[in-house]
Amino acid sequence: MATTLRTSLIASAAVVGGLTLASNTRADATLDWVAIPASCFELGDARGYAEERPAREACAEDFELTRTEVTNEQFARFVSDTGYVTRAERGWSAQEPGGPGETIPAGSAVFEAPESIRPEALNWWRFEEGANWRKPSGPDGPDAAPNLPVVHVTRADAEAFARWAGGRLPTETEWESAAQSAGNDGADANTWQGRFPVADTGRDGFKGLAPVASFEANALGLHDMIGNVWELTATPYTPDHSDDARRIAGARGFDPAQPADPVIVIKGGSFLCARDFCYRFRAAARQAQNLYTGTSHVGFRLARTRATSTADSR
Ligand SMILES: [Ca+2]
Ligand SMILES: [Ca+2]
Repeated sequence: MATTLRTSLIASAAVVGGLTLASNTRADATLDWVAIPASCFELGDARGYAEERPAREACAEDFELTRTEVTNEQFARFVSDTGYVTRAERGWSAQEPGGPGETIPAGSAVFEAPESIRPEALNWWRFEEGANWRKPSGPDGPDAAPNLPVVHVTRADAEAFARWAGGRLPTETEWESAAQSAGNDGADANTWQGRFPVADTGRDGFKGLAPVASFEANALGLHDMIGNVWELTATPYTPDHSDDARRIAGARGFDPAQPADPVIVIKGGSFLCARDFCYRFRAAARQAQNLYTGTSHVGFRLARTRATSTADSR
């Protein structure tokens, strides 16, 4: 079993190598940065889900965000340049320091629409051995398309990309400042239409992931802040925005649904968010993502601190 899995991963690696890669291409040449002005704003939503409350004033310094979610093509350049192997391609051994303390085979969580809405059928995530950024649906599925957002990445994977590319993950405050100030309400975003989780009508033009920038940019020029893939942040997850929750969560983060795992905030909702089930394609929406595994609906974009005033004046 393990040998078969390993063989299939090697085979898929060769295929992904065919994504028109230039091994020495610097990330800076492919990442498009958008200036985000400093702002003070209301973080959270007093009328939103419990985890979005209480709304509170927050401020972000000026910084920059990538115009789009990081794509498979951009991630492939990083991998080609560095030889990096993502966590989903490696899995975890039970003894590995910093890990979950149990064996997790190479693979990742993949969404699969159930055939009915009977309660016993309502489990739409499955762990797929061999699923990873190169083969998002699993070893028997199609290769990763260059212009789709990269998925099945952990925070550590995203941070490795960021170190190579000269950026970092945004904080939740930075991310939300960019989404709130641009007035994002999810009206023009890749989400789910129809009855979740059995039938996505794709009325917005896409069932599943959309190529980045398929939808109009927001007022700041950022695409897909809302919808398409949830986006990793650098911020530990807290069950809500209260001081108590922050204190309890600490640097490890805390999610009552997965209390043993370190967790971070993800933002913006995804192609799986539907009004009748998970109305989280909004700027204030947030969920927890553990640090051990990725999924087929979580990706990321990069932030970086603004260049110096000397650079600004050029
Ligand atoms: Ca859609
Ligand atoms: Ca997004």
